[in-house]
Amino acid sequence: MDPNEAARTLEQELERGRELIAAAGTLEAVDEAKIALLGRKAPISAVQSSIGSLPGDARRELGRRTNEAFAELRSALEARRAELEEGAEDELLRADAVDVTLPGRRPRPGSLHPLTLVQERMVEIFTRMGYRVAEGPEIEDEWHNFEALNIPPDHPARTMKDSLYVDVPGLLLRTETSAVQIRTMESQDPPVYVVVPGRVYRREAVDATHLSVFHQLECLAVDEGLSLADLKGTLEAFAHEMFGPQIHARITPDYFPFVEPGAQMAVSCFICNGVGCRVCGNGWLEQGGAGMVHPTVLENCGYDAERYTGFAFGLGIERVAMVRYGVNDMRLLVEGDVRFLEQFEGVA
Ligand code: 2NL
Repeated sequence: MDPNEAARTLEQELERGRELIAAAGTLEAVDEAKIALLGRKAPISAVQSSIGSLPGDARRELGRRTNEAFAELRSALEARRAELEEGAEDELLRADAVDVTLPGRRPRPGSLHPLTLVQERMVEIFTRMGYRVAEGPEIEDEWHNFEALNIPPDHPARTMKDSLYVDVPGLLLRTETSAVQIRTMESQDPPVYVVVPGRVYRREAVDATHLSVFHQLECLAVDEGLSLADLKGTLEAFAHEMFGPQIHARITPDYFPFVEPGAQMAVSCFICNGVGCRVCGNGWLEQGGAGMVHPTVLENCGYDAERYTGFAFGLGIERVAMVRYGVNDMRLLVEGDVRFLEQFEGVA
């Protein structure tokens, strides 16, 4: 290649290079331009190869101009690459941008089950009166579940009809939490003031007011000089705390083998205030049984029934929850339907 043609080629390549580089809109286009302008098959490479065959001055002159052309093209390519990379980064930042002014997504925390809410409230009411909380096994022996409670072997509650027995002879699912009070009296001297919340089991046909697995809170007080008045006062105080000062407790005679006298406990209806309505019928809602602890039960636990008297009652936690929250079907409390349960979010 003669020097004049080589010089012209350099000029043309610089011109073509400036256009190619300016038009390169992507990093790939910059790579392609680099190969076209500086690659082995690029015109400038042919110019470079021809330098060696030129005489002295002409060789130096073409060498210098070729180097300058290379340098200019390289730095233009690099500048364009840097420009595009920065743009790509800006684009990424834009795509990744977070609008911090958008409202947050509200988390939906779970909530306590209504039975848990009621049980905790009941326990709180009694512990504030001075009671301790006791718990015990759900599989019991017949002594603690029946005999110690003055329920004789031929009592109907002991048959397969009313109780759920396990495969081990002499053991059954507890039918009331009283067994825990028996264990408490066996292990300590009076005075005793305990409440026992817990799950109990009965062979029962399930309907709107009965479950075969349900919850009780039983209360036991044994001390010198306790009377039916203490029982009534305790129930009345509980009803006021649980349902409000307008609600009253009522006890009416009933029979349970472990108490004498025995009573049924009801609270005045929260809808009609004891007048009588569709929900309650006669103005009262049954909440459980109560009574003065039978002297035989005290003696069975080694207590001196001449010196000590006691009162006891058992409240159905499901029944208390139905009154407190106006639930008309007990089965709602065990079905786990979230449409029911989520209504207790934030409820105390
Ligand atoms: C019911 C009946 C009641 C008791 C539970 C009791 C416990 C001991 C001694 C005497 Cl250790 N009594 N508990 C007394 C009367 C009734 O509950 O079916 N409630 C839901």
